[in-house]
Amino acid sequence: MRTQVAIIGAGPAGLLLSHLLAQGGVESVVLETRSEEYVAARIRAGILEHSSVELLEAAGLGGRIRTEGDHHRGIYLQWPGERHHLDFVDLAGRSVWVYGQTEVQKDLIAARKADDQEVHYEVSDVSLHDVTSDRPFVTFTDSSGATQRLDCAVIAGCDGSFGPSRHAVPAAQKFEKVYPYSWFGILADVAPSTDELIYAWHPNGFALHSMRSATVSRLYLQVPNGTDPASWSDDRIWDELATRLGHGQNGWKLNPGPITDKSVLPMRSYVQTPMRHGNLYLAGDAAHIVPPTGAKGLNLAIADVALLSKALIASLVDRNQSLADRYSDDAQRRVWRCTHFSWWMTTMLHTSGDPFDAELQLSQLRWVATSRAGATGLAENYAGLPIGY
Ligand code: RFL
Ligand code: PHB
Repeated sequence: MRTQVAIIGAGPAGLLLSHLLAQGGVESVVLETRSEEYVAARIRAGILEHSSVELLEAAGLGGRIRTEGDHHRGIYLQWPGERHHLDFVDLAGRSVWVYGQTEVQKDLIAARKADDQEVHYEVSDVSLHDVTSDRPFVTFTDSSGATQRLDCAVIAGCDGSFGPSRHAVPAAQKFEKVYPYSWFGILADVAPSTDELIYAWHPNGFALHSMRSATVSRLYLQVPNGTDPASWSDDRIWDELATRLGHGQNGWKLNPGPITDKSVLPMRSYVQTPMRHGNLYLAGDAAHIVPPTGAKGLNLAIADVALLSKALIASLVDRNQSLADRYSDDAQRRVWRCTHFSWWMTTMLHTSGDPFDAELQLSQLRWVATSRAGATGLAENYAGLPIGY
């Protein structure tokens, strides 16, 4: 088999890259270890930044975001006794959309199918070869058990944090921070109890009220690392969410409902640089991971791919290497901004048990929620900087 760009991974980064490349006249083949059904059903992120929505719309992928997504002007920040609304439109002239990653993934799968894109699902033994030569190739075992070789001009490593691509960059510099807590996430068949997301600091730990639609809520609790989701009954989950989210304060009520999914997500920050080695380019979680508190993971993957697709089209169609040569540096600028913002939101909102830390967090929350300067910094980062930042 031969193609111009071998894309490893059919998550949002890989499928969006193949879509944008096709629009620029570059062909690709996508390899994915999981099944199409598994990839389409994974429950992950829920918030799209302003620039992500603009990019998806410009790529012809915005139809369902407008009809089924939910436009949010901002978020609520709260701590015991106080809830403050931050209006991003007013503060930063930008907003966000609630539109689940599962829906983005379904839109991408449908668009690639409509284009007859070659995607090989359920492959195994994916290996990258000769990435610094001008004839790199990928070998893999296809779903029928046959060994295959895919020759290409460029390999795009979009295979997330557990894929092989990041390990094919020798001497990469790696930065990592592991947090001493995890998120316990639930999905529930109940109307959200709030019009916009609530990020809550509480002495028992952080809680977040998010949503997926008018009838589906998504909520999270800070829990110790290693927590077994089965060790929490549904009643205990709703009781703890009610406590941390302030049920009963100023007449606000949290409506419980049937829980349809429970999972525990460990939190870490990870950045690997450079994001290019010869003819191998990394994008999305393959190069960096952020804790979910800033809602940045999916948006950062989209922003990488916006830069990478332009760079590869310039290189493969116009024979102009300048964007490809700058790709890693350009992408890293935004990666570090989002890495800092995600770390900042995480450390401001998650409790450590240390009373000194708690007072600093509350002081910072009061400043962010009540000073226009403080609130604008949060709004600008949360609603997202322009793609070319
Ligand atoms: P993905 O989505 O992980 O896609 C990578 C794809 O590569 C495949 N793969 C391979 N394919 C071929 N060969 C191999 N050897 C391969 N190894 C792996 C995988 O099966 C997968 O299909 O990365 P991508 O495209 O870079 O997209 C990034 C986003 O998915 C990610 O940043 C966010 O979902 C992160 N994230 C969250 N972000 C948020 O902003 N808010 C959240 O609530 C949130 N929840 C989450 C998350 C990530 C999670 N993961 C990765 C554990 C919840 C979870 C559980
Ligand atoms: C979600 O809806 O899953 C979600 C929303 C905001 C976050 C993280 C996750 O910061």
